[in-house]
Amino acid sequence: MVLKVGLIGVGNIGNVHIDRINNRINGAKVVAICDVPAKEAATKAVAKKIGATYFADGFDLIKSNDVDAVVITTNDPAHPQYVLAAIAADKRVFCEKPLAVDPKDCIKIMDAEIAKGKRMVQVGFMRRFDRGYDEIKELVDKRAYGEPLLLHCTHRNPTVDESYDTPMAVENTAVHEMDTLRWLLGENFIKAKVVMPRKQTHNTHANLHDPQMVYLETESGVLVDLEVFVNCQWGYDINCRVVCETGELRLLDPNYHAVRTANNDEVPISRDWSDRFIQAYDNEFQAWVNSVEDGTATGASAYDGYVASVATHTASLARDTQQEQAITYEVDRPALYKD
Ligand code: ISE
Repeated sequence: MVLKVGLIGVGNIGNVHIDRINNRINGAKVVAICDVPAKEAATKAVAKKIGATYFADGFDLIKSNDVDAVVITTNDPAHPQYVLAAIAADKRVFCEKPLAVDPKDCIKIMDAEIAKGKRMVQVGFMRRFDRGYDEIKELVDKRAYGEPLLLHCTHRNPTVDESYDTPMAVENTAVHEMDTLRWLLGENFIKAKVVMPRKQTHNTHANLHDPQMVYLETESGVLVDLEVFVNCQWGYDINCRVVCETGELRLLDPNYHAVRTANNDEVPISRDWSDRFIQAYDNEFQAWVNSVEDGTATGASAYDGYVASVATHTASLARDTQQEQAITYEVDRPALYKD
């Protein structure tokens, strides 16, 4: 059986996921798409190309009898309304990260799922499906090199456009680490601090302070430093080093060749998120489709989305106040989300 997917938000990542669902993974097809009125012509052109139905309204798409499950790839603030509509329509939903910028919206989503008595939401934290992070997690879980003590991470994008502003460095970019590192270490963050360096890159624009430094502390006292630098120019440069008692675990960029010429040895760096995490995204979507088919749930849950949202929300406060803030969680893990 082929899962009939309706996708809302045909922008950059929306188009990448349409191609992924239709051509890179098995068991699903995008049958309906929708975007805002300003993008009607472009969305209709994509619909025609892939043989999908065009919807002017996301809520109509969700309700359509032709749609079995929903993928949300809109801008961040629009996520919660469509997730809630999909749950109300009793349809499984994959929502790109963040689940919601405001933790209160995540609580509403959890309440809606709990009322249905089943997990219906998967959040697009694709790094959980990346082989490098996965291997590091296995070593950390086994305590192969003793206790993890410190993590040194970078999240660098080559450039971002003018619509990307200062809060997005935490809410849209660092949110990946907020989820992946919590999953990797198996514990929540309890403190956040964000330092806005006095010296900035000339390659930024008026509404964006770039780079920024994010500092996090977990329940057991593991410390994380994360550089978010989204106009670094040289590539999509994701690094993670986990310093343990007797060894350092290092994430590698999955580029499988190097070029050695006169006095030179060049190792490529990924271009952007779509190539750096291509396999992780494929794994993530295949796992989602399989889980919808067999009635199970996988990947990051609405509760994981909530915890990440609380962490980013608090880190944003830490940035605005330029003071360390305690991260506190209003909701304990509800029974539905216990493994
Ligand atoms: C973007 O939304 C992503 O999800 C990318 O993975 C991240 O690197 C980028 O900074 C975000 O803006």
